[in-house]
Amino acid sequence: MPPGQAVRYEHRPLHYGPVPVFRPHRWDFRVMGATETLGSYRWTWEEFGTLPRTDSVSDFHCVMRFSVPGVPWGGVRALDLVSAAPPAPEVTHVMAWGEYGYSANLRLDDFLSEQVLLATHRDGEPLAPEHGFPLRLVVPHLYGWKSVKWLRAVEYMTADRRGFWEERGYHNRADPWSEQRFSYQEEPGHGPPL
Ligand SMILES: Nc1nc2c(c(=O)[nH]1)N[C@H]1C(S)=C(S)[C@@H](COP(=O)(O)O)O[C@H]1N2
Ligand SMILES: [Mo]
Repeated sequence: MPPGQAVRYEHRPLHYGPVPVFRPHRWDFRVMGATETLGSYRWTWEEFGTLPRTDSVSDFHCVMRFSVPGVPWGGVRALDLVSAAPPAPEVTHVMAWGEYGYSANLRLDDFLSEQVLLATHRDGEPLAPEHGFPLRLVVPHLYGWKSVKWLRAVEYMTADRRGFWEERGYHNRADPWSEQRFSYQEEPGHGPPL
């Protein structure tokens, strides 16, 4: 376990705002921004189902100081998505976009980590609505707010830009192993504010 985390076996949902309703005929998933071709990519729900699938077990760390061990996810690896929709060579970061404008920024190398999934399943079952049905990002090596639920798009970026919580006082990178919880920790030599 990373420092300052307690194990929680029950996976209680946690998010800001309401749980969106899935409308399969209106739903799509997009890759946009600085793609190699400069065009954007769009998958319907049916088309998304044709992407290569991977199962992956990982621990989940929430900044609220609990961790859920050994969560079995199923879905599409970010690596396989990026092969289907190649970024321009200048891309350094991505923004993951959820319903209602929720967002989280990631370094491209964090996004392309082997365990990162665009998950449709958990425990062999489709995701529960409150856990992100039909699609969520899972970035197990960073704090949970980077794992955008109700994922609708990935934007390729040639410079960094902060996402929803990163603009509201949370850390830009969010590595739980070095307890990157709050944005003030990004300032060199800064301790917690008094
Ligand atoms: N769209 C969206 N995704 C989100 C959030 C949110 O508020 N909205 N909260 C994040 C936070 S803080 C955590 S810890 C995880 C929780 O995932 P879970 O509810 O499946 O445990 O979802 C993340 N993804
Ligand atoms: Mo969280």
